[in-house]
Amino acid sequence: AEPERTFIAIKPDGVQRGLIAEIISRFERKGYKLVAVKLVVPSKEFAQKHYHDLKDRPFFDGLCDFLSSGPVLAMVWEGEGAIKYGRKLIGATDPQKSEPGTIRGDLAVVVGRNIIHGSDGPETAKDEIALWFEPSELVSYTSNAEKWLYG
Ligand code: DAT
Ligand code: MG
Repeated sequence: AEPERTFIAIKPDGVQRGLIAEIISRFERKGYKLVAVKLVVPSKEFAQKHYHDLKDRPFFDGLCDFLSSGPVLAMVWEGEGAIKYGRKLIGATDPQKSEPGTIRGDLAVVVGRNIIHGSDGPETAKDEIALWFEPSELVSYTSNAEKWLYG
C-alpha cells in the first residue's frame, strides 16, 4: 500500500509568532516523516484555490486575505494514520474548543488565527499536496526510525 501523506501548513500567524520549530517538533516526535517542506507567500488567488470548499462562507474573503498576508510553511508529512491523527494533533478548528495538549489548544486563542492547517481526509490530502507541491518536491526516503516505530 502507498504510504499515507497529509498536507500541513503553518499559517502566517504561526510563522510570525515563531512557532515553526514547536509545531514541526510535535509531528516529528510523534513519529511522522517529513517528505516535503517550503516557505512561500501564497497569492490571494492561490489561497482561494486552497480554500475553494469554503467559498460560500462569510469569512472566506478575510480567510484568503489572511493566508496570503505573509509566509506560510507548507509541508507534507507521511506515516500510518497521518491524515486523521494529524488532525488530532492540531485540535478543533476553534481554539476555544481545542483540547489542551493539541497544537491549537496550547498555542492559539481565536478561530481566525488558529496557526495551522491540516488536510481533513484522503481526497483533500491528495488535492492539497498536488496544489502546493510539484511531484519532484516530494522526497521518498527510508527513515532509520521506521523499524522502531512500526516494528
Ligand atoms: P480547519 O482549518 O480546522 O480544517 P475549516 O476547514 O472548517 O477548519 O476552516 C478553514 C479555516 O477557516 C479555519 O482554520 C479558520 C477559518 N474559519 C473556520 N470557521 C470560521 C469561522 N466561523 N469564523 C472565522 N474563521 C473561520
Ligand atoms: Mg479544513
